[in-house]
Amino acid sequence: MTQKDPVMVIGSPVPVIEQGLAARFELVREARAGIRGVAVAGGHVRIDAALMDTLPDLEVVASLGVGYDHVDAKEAARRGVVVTHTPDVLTGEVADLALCLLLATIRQIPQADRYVRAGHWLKSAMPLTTTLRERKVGILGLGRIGKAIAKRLDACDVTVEYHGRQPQEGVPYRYHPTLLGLAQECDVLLVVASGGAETHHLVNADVLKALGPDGILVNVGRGTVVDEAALVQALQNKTILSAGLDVFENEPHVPPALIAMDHVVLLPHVGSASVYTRKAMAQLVVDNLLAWFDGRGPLTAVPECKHLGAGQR
Ligand code: 8YV
Repeated sequence: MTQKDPVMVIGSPVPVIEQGLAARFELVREARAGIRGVAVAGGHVRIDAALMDTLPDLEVVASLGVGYDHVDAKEAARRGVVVTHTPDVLTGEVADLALCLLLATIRQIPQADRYVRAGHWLKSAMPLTTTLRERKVGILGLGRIGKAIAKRLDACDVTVEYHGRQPQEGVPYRYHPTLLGLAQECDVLLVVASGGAETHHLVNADVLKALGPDGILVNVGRGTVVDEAALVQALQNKTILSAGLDVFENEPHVPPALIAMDHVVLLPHVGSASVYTRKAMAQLVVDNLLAWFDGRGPLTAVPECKHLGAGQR
């Protein structure tokens, strides 16, 4: 019998990944020489230079999720290690959730549910809420997911504008060269930007102030993009009206100050968390590893590693 190639699996067990890899690979949990592939299934492990040092034969890191701020992709590329992620298969799911969270925050859907369950409706009608009508929505990060959100917002008849590293070609939305300029112009800021040093605390006290007292912040990107302490202050001081958050700076820890607020909507990072979409994402992790070991190169390499084809190590 030929020996199976060892692949290291990091993070929470994901059945589609484990079953998909088991036929072809020996699955291991400890780093050692001889391991050429790693599957990263969430969790909070950083794939950095120190970890890569323990895997001298590493060729490919296949990570679950479109965001890969837990992987030092530049360092991997420098070592000739390809990093793959799972774009596209989650775009619609995350965009649906973003629209849902925006509307839930503005129309106070969780609060309304709590109102019924507590029996308050028997005594009086729930107080009126704010509205999405006539709002201008600013999107921070008009990538694949940002565009899918914008498309959904088009159907809601609201104006969409955006900020990102550069203007996007062929989109009908106004570009703002600065985030502050976008926040000044809009009363909803929807954060879709990915994490990492480049976007760390982009949404700071000044940006929140610019959003104004009717302002709504929604974050489905990464918690690190928002200065969470400044956000708590802005909500407490009514510098902005409300927030809908699917991501946090130090997950799964949510600041008690946010938990104590009844007027914000807090979700446990569920943007892509349907059975259907997580299955597709997990399958793409498996397919990237199979493709790599079959010499077909990576299927969905991250931008930093796109130049590294099969066998270029
Ligand atoms: C992932 C996410 O599913 O894709 C991403 O970047 O944030 C999530 O949707 C999750 O991080 C996987 O662990």
